[in-house]
Formats: sequence, structure tokens, C-alpha cells
Amino acid sequence: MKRVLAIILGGGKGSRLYPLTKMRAKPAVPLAGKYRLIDIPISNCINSNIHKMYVLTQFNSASLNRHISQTYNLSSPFAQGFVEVLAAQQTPESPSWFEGTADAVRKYQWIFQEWDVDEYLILSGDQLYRMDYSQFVNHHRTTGADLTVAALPVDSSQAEAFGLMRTDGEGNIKEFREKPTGDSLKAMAVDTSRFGLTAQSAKERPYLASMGIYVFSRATLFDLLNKHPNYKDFGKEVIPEALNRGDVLKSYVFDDYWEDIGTIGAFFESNLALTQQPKPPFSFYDEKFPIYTRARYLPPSKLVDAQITDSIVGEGSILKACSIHHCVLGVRSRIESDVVLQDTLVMGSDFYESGEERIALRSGGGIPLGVGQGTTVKRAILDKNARIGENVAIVNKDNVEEADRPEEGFYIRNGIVVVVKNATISDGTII
Ligand code: ADQ
Repeated sequence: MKRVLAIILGGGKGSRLYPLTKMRAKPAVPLAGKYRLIDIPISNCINSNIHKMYVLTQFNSASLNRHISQTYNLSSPFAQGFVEVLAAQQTPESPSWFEGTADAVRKYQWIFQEWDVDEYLILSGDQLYRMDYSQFVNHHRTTGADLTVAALPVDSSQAEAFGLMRTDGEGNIKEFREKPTGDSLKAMAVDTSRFGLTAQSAKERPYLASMGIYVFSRATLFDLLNKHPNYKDFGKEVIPEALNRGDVLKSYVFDDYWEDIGTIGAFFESNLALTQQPKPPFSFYDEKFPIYTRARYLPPSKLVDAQITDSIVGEGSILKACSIHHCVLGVRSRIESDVVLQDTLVMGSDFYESGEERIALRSGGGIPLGVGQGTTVKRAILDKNARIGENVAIVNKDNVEEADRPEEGFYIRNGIVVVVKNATISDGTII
């Protein structure tokens, strides 16, 4: 795997995770109480012995750089490993942002070409799954492919959201269509029992969806990008053209948990699904294939008189006499008495406030970090360092699907109230 370079696509201009991306680059969005989105592909790479990684983002954020530089030191003298962030920048030759996935890779190809590697592994930064990429790359090598696309068997209701491939029984891609609908979707059905699914599963999931994860042989990648300087996107343009011109395209079927968590709705549900009993769809409890993140020296959490069911609580939290059901609480969460939290994602805080600071804040008319006494929150995301006052109700009382209230510190996406990072919600507010 020393001859593989990973390129992680960290998000376009209009991030579907807004407002979580209001003050940070998408790869830095917190996940599962203590991780960040970028930890998933980076951990998968490390566990697959791939140690050279670039992360492409639309803009650099302090939290992303801090997280990566403090977490991933892969530069032992013989491994030559690194994780580096490359942000879109204006240069005289390229005066624009990244205009799509292929465009992002093209704009930094001069850096990628400097490495003497055979394959480029292109990954997305907003997916939750565990994959041994070395098996994926070996499949690419042994089948003699120019380009291999990771493929997930899906049913017809899911299929519309993806690039789909029609393959023969050996996994050779014969046709690739980006998000087809109607009859052109139906025409993409394949016999997925050829790829290890039982007859019943194959009937239910007859489509092979692109996971947006690719292995490109070196020459193929740069040749395609440079012969077609106007192609902006892998799924829409580059892959269909590779097929068209006769390159060898293979699928690599992956039939395990995999979730695109690039929208507020999917992100919210995937986080809460981690609390599922007895077996969550994705588990962070896997010592053979761990997910890494920044080591923080936080004390264990203190539960004073809390009633907690089906929830995850991050380190360094203090929970008073509150009631918490089906929630994920991030590091340094602070929940006061008589608080009810349900189906809620609390990202926690970047710092502590001492008891004295909290009293001083209150007496000056301010609101301390965390969730104040007597507050109820249901189906919401409270981003980092939120200050929620006393006797607040965040319950989406008018059942709104979408709303933008930046001046009041929140947005509503897919019916989920998202309180933005560092926001203050005054005592008695009802949302
Ligand atoms: P989409 O998810 O719709 O489909 P896209 O929005 O291009 O594709 O995002 C792919 C990944 O690249 C995401 O992680 C995104 O954040 C990142 N990205 C997008 N634009 C970027 C840019 N300009 N700079 C840096 N990163 C950027 C794709 C494929 C489908 C496939 C699905 C699987 O096109 O064929 O089925 O992924 O989720």
C-alpha cells in the first residue's frame, strides 16, 4: 500500500451540512460525541496501511488544521506518512474555487503527480463506514483495471440518489449513469447474486450504487483530467468518458454498513442510530479496526442524578438531575437540573467554564455554556459551545421543515432545529 496516495474530497461550496459548516470546513464537523467526519476516511486509510493522504477542502478552517495536526503524526522516518489539507486557492492560472470533484483533483494534480505512486484512492469526507481499502486496491490490481468503483447493492428507493453501474457477472462496468430516474433507472438493474448476495437480498437490492470511492491507475487519472479540462465531476463526466473511450472499469462490491452523511437529516439519523440497542448499525467498539481521533486529556463524566437511556455521553461532561433519552452528548457537555433531552445531538464544548465564571456570567445577565435548568429539547442539534438558557423549549413547535433564523441563532433543516456554534438562546425562548 506504500504505492497508493489517498485524496479525500472534503466538500464543495454549497455544503448540504450547513449550518454545521457555517464556522468550520466540512471535514471538521463533529461526529458521535468525540470524533470529526474526517476521522472516518483517515482511520480507514491507517487501518489499511495507506499513510499518504491529502484532504481537499473549499476553505481552511482553524478547527480542521488543529485537529489534523494534533492527531495524525504519521511521519516516522521509514513510513513517510502524512495527512495534509489542501484548500481551494486563487492562483494566476486558476482563479476559482473547486468547481466539482474532478476539478478539485485537477487543480492540485501537480502535487499529486510529485509522488511516485501507482494508484490514487479517491474518497469522500462525509461517509460513515469501515472498509479495508487494501482489499479494494488489490482487487483493482489483480483484475487489471484502469479504474475501480466501490459499489453498494441498494434497492430501487435508494437507487435514485446515486451514480449507478450496470455490470456483467464478472464485475466489468458496462454502463454508468449518474442519478438516473424512471425507465433509465430500471435499465440499470443487475443480478447482484453474482456478487455474493443471497437470492432474496439480490431480489431486494438489484442496483449497484457508486459509493463515490474510486481507485484510479496513475496514467488513467491524469490522462482523463487533462484531455477533458472542462469535465468538473467524476460521476457525471469523467467515469462515463472513461467507459466511452474503452478503459477497463471494474466494480468492487461492498456489502456492509455504509451511509452518506452529507445532509443534516442523514447526519442526525446516523448519529442517533449509534445508540440503537442491542446492536447499532455502526460500532466504534472495534479494537481491530479502530476509529482514531484527537487524544484529549479529559476527566470521566460526572452524572449527579441523571436518568439516561439509549444514549452516548462524551468525556468531561457534567449532568445534573436531568432526563436524557436517545441522545448523543459530545465532550464537555453540561446539562443542568430539570432538563429533558430527547432525540437530540449535543456537540458539547471546546472549553470549560468554572463554577465562578458561570455565576459571574449569570449575574451579569449572560448565559453559561450548556443547557440551562428546566429546558426541554427534542429532535435538535445543539452545535459546539451553545449557551441555552433556562426554561427554554426547542421542540419545533410549529412543525417547520426549513427555516433560517441566523439572528436568533438557529436554522431548521429537515424538521430538525440546528442551534449554531457559539449561539446563545435566551431564557424562556420557545422554538
Ligand atoms: P454526490 O454525493 O452527489 O454523488 P458530490 O456532491 O460531488 O456528489 O460529492 C462527492 C464528495 O465530494 C462529497 O464528499 C463532497 O463533499 C465532495 N465534494 C464535492 N464537491 C467538492 C469540491 N468542489 N471540492 C472538494 N470536495 C468536493 C457522488 C457521486 C455518485 C455517488 C455518490 C455516493 O457522483 O456517483 O453515487 O457520490 O455518495
